[in-house]
Amino acid sequence: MGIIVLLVIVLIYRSSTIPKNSYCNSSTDCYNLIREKAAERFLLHPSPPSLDQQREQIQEQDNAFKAMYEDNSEQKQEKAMGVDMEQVIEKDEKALMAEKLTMKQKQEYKVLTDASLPRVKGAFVVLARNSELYALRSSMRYLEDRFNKKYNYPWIFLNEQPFTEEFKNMTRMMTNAEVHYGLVPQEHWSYPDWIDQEYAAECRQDLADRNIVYGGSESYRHMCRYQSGFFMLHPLLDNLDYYWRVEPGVKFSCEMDYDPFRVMQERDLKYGFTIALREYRATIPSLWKNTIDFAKSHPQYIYPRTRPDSLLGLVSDDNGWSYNLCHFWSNFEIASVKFMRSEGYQSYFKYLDKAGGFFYERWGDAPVHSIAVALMLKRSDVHWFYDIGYKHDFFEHCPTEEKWLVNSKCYCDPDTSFDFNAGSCTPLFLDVMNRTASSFIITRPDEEESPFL
Ligand SMILES: Nc1nc2c(ncn2[C@@H]2O[C@H](COP(=O)(O)OP(=O)(O)O)[C@@H](O)[C@H]2O)c(=O)[nH]1
Ligand SMILES: [Mg+2]
Repeated sequence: MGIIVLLVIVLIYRSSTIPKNSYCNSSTDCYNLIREKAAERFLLHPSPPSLDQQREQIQEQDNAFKAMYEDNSEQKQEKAMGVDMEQVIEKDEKALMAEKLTMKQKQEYKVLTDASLPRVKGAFVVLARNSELYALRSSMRYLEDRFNKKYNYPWIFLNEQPFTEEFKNMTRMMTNAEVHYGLVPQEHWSYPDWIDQEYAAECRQDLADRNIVYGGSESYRHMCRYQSGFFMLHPLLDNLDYYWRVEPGVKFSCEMDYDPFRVMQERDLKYGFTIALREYRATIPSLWKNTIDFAKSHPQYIYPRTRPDSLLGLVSDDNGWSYNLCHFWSNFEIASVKFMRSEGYQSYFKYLDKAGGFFYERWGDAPVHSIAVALMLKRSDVHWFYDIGYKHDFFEHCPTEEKWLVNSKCYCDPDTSFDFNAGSCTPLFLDVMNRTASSFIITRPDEEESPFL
């Protein structure tokens, strides 16, 4: 009798612990089933877009890529990815004028502009060569004048070659803040043993023959791999919460009255950018396939794409079947060190590194960072630093508030802002975020001399 009662209890217990509608009868089975279910959630649709749809998408994306290098003024009036930035901004400006700052916004702005508060754990991080000294001094001058002279955030310089004394002296004298010079460990700037170096050389030659920018460069590949997965591990970043990536030769055209590092901290942000654009397709042929394989085999790191605040739409126009080439331009980024060091991000990087595409193709760190952000983070983690005027090479983000030009806050020409270019991914970003451009403005007018009124 006792045995029968025990058997019934065991049976009832077992049936209550086995999930409904599942067929696992061991813990390993159950674990695998849960993984499969999670993976299914990532790719919701059973079939990929039709061939026609795929062709159309590719055509649209390639047109947008080409448009980036065409005359900007002609593109300006066109709708980029279905969103007319001019209308968005015009509408936003009206809304802003009517807006009365809430008490909460005023309080936040006070905190964001208070240079006497203990500094956030942030620093500028620059990977640079000795030969880039003068271009770097220019970037530093801009940032110091426009922002850092009030805050004195430290500068961290990294290089796979030792920095020369000249480099150190000439950069040190550009700032009153602390400066640190770090050497990139050799294992972070060399071939891992699973890479076939002969094949890598053939691949470089192939891309060079096809005139793909940096296609033949070996050092560029080490650089992209380093910026993708290693710089955040450097011990000089150990005590940092946020890094602000800076490159030699970039320009900052607007006075920054608030502290972007504090914005990151106060709003608990993980990633901030200024420009979003299209990647050169030929440099990343297998990046998306590897990404999907990673997402399927590591669903625990992926933010469920079915949630309304998923960012998957930033990088895929078809629910994950293909990559739309959009990425944040990582030469400017303010991001969380914790996120970049997280198990999820680092596993993604390692997975990609094993696949070899940093060497056999020419994967850039910008799409790698951006895809990780889109797959692992959610809307409220990401910020467009709309009011930071920024230029790298030919592309510039310039805020369009006329008053900011009149009162000399900015000197850039708003009409040439890359946001209006049909190749810009910022309109798509606004769409995915379900937000307007002006909702990203942080700079607030003084009550007395409001430039907006
Ligand atoms: N130390 C070092 N830094 C590099 C090397 N190649 C590029 N960089 C840095 O990596 C960043 C990106 O390189 P850049 O040439 O600007 O590439 P692009 O922005 O993609 O055109 C910049 O901060 C460069 O200074 C290299 O071989 N050694
Ligand atoms: Mg650059």
